[in-house]
Amino acid sequence: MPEEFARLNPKRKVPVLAVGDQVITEMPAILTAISALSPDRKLMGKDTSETVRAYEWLNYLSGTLHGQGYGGLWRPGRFVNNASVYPDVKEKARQTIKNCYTFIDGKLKEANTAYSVGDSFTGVDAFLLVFYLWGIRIKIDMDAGYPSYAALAHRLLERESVIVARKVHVRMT
Ligand SMILES: N[C@@H](CCC(=O)N[C@@H](CS)C(=O)NCC(=O)O)C(=O)O
Repeated sequence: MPEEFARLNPKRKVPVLAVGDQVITEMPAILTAISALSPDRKLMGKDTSETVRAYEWLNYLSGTLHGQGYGGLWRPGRFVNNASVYPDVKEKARQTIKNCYTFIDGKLKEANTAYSVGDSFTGVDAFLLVFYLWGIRIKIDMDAGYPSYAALAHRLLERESVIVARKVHVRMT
């Protein structure tokens, strides 16, 4: 990672968002900042109750699925120094990822709403879509295993903004 980037984010992680003179890191904070740029869109929920649920989702996705699951699978060195046990760490991480997908699918099925937080699109849906696509990338059959999650993802994939974003996306790994 270039030193120029490390000066921007000393944590040496993406994503990073620059708004004016502010440099913002961490997904829940970045999505909050994006939402504030366009308040009418209510991208962090339409009321306090939905906003609370949005943060509940984002912290789970960020801390457990991303940090423990994908962190362990793609960066086992974050968890152990001894490279000979990387396979164990990766296997456990893959199980964590699948447990998270089962939990997400169950939560979406139980809620039975159009989106993850109520009846309108939020930043949580965007983050959920990333992990659906990552699941496919690591060869999990997302559509067969997690039908409610897959149904949401397929609706999201048809959104104009998602189509445009995927065209400009540069893969980091
Ligand atoms: N807690 C951070 C996690 C960010 C993160 O782990 N980013 C990964 C990419 S998916 C990264 O930059 N990894 C680079 C590395 O580990 O060298 C967030 O929510 O934004």
